[in-house]
Amino acid sequence: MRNRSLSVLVLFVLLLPICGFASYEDYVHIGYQVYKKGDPTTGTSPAWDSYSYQDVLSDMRLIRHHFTHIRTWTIQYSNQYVIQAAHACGVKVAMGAWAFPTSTAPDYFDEAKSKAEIDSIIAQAKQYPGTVTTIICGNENLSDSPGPSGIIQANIELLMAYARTQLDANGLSGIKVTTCQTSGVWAGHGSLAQSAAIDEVWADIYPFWHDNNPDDQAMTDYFKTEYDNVVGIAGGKTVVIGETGWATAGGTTWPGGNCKPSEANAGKFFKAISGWFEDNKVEGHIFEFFDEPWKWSAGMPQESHFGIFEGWNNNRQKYSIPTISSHANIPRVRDYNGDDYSDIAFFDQTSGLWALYDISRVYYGAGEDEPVADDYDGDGTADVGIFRPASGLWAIRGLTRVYFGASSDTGVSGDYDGDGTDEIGIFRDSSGLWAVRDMTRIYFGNSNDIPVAGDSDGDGTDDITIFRPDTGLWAIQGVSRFYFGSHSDTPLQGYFETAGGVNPAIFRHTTGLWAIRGVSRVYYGSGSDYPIMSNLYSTSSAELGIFRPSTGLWAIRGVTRIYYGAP
Ligand SMILES: [Ca+2]
Ligand SMILES: [Ca+2]
Ligand SMILES: [Ca+2]
Ligand SMILES: [Ca+2]
Repeated sequence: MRNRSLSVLVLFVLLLPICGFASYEDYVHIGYQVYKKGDPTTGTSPAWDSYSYQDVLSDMRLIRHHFTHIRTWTIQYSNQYVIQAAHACGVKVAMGAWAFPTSTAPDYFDEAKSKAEIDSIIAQAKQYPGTVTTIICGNENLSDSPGPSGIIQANIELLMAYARTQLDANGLSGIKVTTCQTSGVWAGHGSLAQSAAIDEVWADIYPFWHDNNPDDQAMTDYFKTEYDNVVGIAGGKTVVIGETGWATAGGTTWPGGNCKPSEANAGKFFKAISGWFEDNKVEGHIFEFFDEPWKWSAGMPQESHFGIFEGWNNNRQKYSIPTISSHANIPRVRDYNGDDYSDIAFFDQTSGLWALYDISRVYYGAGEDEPVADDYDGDGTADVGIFRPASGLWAIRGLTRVYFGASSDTGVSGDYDGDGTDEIGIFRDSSGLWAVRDMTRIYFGNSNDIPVAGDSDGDGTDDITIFRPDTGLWAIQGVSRFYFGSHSDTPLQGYFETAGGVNPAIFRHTTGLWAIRGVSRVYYGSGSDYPIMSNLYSTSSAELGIFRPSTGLWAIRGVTRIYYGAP
């Protein structure tokens, strides 16, 4: 009879969809502002310059799990910490240099203050090499006639030429220079796109403000038309999307028309536009990582709700986005020393480190390998091992190396015959194939289903199970079908001293809700936390908890809180 703590199989599925595909990281980038505190329904918020380096660093440690590149709008008002924090976290930065207007005729332009921004960026680019990719001279501020609220084209060109000269003089010729304007403004300023100092053309495009749906053909057509217009005037220079995004709240009207804000719509837009960026090989910046409460206004209350995360609300994540593998410590809680209690452990994809708390540290696998530690020889201890989706390699330390499965398969190990030894197995979501090595091949489930194996009927064999996020369907082969959970949930299973086998459970990333079917509902953890089911304290009833990779926090409800595995 298998030890129960070993049969709690938990798949961290949010990681899986993008593993093996570099294009997400290459093309889907993010806008970052540190101004995340305050009340987004009133605009009450702390001063821009009241944030610390530690504030920015803590944000960057979260950002790096989802994006490799960020952009900003200025290097002042707490943004002076961004390059250092990004450097510490291996994140690349396109740094905004604000172009400052004044109230003084004739051209209402504060040349000295604007150039000082460029100087500060260049000084930091030298101090933290390899971090700054681009200097963005001015954002959505081009004005056709001199005035106190905009900058005329000649002065934007002056700033870009200054940035180019100073970069070259400082040995930083690889850093690009641009200005970022709306697609509509670019349409009337082809000569700016073709000026000598501009390396790329950065354009802002927002289907959101034009009453589009988040993921239909009309939205894509709108986006593509605007993009093509900018490409048309760019004279062969690369066009980068400087901003696009979707608000999650604030009502359906604004002075220019209608819009459709909601968390579900923003999630759909993120998915649709990310796919468009990848398919068309266009670099684009989603606006933005955190809500900015200060941007609230009575006329446009949507402006304070563009974040993927509510920084003002314990970094609550509003909808699911991919986690990138290059900075991921992935938890894999199993019994590694054979005492029947599970052990805190993670796999660091960057270094290949397996860190088994209070037991050992070993290096095995790396890169986009998925940790698949389980008891593959039946001796009662979990064996360190990886599944490499790109090639189908299963490498179990000290035991075996075998090819089983193919690119985009999900590794699903388990004891499918109940002999006390875990089997190698894969789920292929394109066809619903479950293949268990030397045992069975069956079709169960289809694309978008998440595989979850566990002994649901308590007969000692793990049962093939899928969770269908679209509908909340759980289907357990030969056992049962029921509905439990919904689209942003991660499925888990664990024993809870109820009759029979494991209880299905879900963790809801939008709210931190844990729902354990037939047992309880509780709020624990939030946002991008990994949900953990463990038997650290009791071998008969599972504990629930979270692992927070951004800080290395392990919080197991009622059992422990420790830091292990900070980046
Ligand atoms: Ca143990
Ligand atoms: Ca073993
Ligand atoms: Ca077995
Ligand atoms: Ca069973």
